[in-house]
Amino acid sequence: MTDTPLKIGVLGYRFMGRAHANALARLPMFFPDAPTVERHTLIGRDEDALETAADQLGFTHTETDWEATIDDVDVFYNLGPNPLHVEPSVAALEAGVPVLCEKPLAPTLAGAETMVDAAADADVPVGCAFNYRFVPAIRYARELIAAGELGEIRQVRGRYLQDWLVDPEAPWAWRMDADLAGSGALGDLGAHTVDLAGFLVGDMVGEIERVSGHLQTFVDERPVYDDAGSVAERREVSVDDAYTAQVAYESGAMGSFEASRFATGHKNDHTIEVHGSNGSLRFSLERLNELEVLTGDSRGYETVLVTDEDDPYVDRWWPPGHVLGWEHTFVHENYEFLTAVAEGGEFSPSFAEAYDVQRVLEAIARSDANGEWVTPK
Ligand code: SOE
Repeated sequence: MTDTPLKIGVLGYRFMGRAHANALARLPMFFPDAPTVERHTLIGRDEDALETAADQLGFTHTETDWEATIDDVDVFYNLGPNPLHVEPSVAALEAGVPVLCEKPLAPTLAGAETMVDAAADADVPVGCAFNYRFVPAIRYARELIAAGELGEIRQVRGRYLQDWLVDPEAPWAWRMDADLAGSGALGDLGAHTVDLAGFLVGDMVGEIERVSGHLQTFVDERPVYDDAGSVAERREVSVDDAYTAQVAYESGAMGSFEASRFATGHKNDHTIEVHGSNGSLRFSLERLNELEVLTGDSRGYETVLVTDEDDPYVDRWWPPGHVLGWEHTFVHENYEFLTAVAEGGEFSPSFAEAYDVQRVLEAIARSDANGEWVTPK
């Protein structure tokens, strides 16, 4: 592993920019075997906001033109809004630069396919930032399932509930425009759940045979506010505020998935449940250090605190019981991705895996439009 720092270029400096910049800053202290990196160029449109963010997030350069950055960096993080996922990622890959792209891979299946093809041609490490795969309790759950502790997998149930759009006067944003975002709760939140279900039980239940989906928009237009806080105009909401879906797997197992941005009282409530012939397990992001497990003839769930030193990633942090948080998942994810880059290895989830998520999302939306069960393309 060379000791020349990997220069990281990051498109996007708001929520995900902060989450990944924080992760990069933690690596030297908690993952000293990680490649040395330089937070080199922060990319954004608003020069003033960008300069402030670069100072806060520890970047040495800023750039308002992502194309000008690609030749200056060793790794490209695409943390921009969904409509900016395809073009910059493909350009970086065509220049032979590894890419980590936030989820969902693209607003459309066609866009995702373009990214997968570019990744195959470039043959450099790529990744889609499904960060919940990097929760120690999720890794522990996957170990239990793979070891057969739950027996034959019969059902997987996932729901991702938030409440930030309950107020009809909450401002319009790109996430509410189908042409920009692709979809609403389905692609933003459902992508995580579909990916996590596949990560946990995919090897046990086989391919998805068919899906049935239902998408609903509760508030069909929202205000755009001017700098004075007055309503300048009202724009159409052309995406789902909530979705539900049913999945039939080749093995005969069943999946049921849902997400909502209208679930009053739920802030970032992502839960996964798996039921097998010999037991069940339950995970909740709001209690992310814990996994509820029921196997064999137990009369009820046991709550396991997944913070022992031999639990995935935990030994890098604190002694048992000193719990981790949401931001640690990004540190684990960045460690694995940058190690793959430094060693020329593979990272999971790859663009191909993220494309499989996109196939399911597209099928759910198509089923809703057709009013019938459909098979993912
Ligand atoms: C939506 O509010 C959101 O920020 C998602 O875009 C993220 O992927 C999720 O981790 C938290 O909620």
